[in-house]
Amino acid sequence: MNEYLDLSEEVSDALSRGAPVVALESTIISHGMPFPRNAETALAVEAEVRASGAVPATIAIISGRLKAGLSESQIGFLGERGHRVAKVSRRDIGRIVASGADGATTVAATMIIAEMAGIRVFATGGIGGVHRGAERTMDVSADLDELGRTSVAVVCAGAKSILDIPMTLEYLETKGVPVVVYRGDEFPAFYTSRSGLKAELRMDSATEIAAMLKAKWTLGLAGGVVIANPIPVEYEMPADVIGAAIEKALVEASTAGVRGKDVTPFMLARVKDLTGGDSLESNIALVMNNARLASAVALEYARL
Ligand code: PSU
Ligand code: MN
Repeated sequence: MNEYLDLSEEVSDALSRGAPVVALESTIISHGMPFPRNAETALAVEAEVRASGAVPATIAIISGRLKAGLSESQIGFLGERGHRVAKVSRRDIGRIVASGADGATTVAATMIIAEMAGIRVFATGGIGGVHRGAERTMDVSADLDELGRTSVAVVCAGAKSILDIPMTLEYLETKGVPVVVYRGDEFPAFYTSRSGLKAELRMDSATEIAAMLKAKWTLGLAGGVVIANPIPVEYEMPADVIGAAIEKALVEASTAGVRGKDVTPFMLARVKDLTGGDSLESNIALVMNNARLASAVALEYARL
């Protein structure tokens, strides 16, 4: 075990028994949702994973220690601190650890720590991707390169249309990342179950997904897998409402000169406000849905 990494008792016990564990990220808590819904959701997602028969491992950096498995008060702390906690991706981990600081981990950083801990399945809301206008800005999330190199399966609700979804899928293909759509024929667009882009690979059961993960990694093919789980139709946003909010927020971001790691948190917060909070309800529902599928995949993977 890495000398900088601490596992909670529950996570350490589950891993030593070969029991199913699901990793959860923490940037979604600090930068993805407003307080107090962020912390409430994080705890509800953990409860959903437990109810599905797996053990949740929420990942973050606390006082310079990498953590897999947080206490309720640590989750509450990240929620309450919000944007005052550092958003930590691959490049930030070393400095946050060396300075003994706190950090909320993105999909990329959570994958790194999950792999270190021996956790293979991870549930979140949305992954980062290629941003719209990337041909000018070169704004491509570090999550995509991480998926190309770190062996963790990420269950998400697709990519939201603050991103360029076709370019994001092209990038994942270049990096050799399988993209599975669960029980759907189109890659989902986070707030909506459809994006208009055909699924290259559809799978209808957790057993089928787990078998693919096992084969890929046993063959020595390192790298992640995207498991795109469409938002249940009853929680979808009307496509025109979410589309208009995203267009408006993109203009605001560009006018305000928002750049770098601030772009995604800015867009998420503005889209929530512009939809009168409706997008937050969709967001919470899809994360819960992803926690259930990730647990089912972790259970099947543990059987193999
Ligand atoms: N998408 C969401 N909610 C989030 C994020 C993305 O719907 O909270 C967060 C995740 O932590 C993701 C990160 O890894 O944003 C990507 O940030 P960037 O685009 O700066 O790479
Ligand atoms: Mn970026």
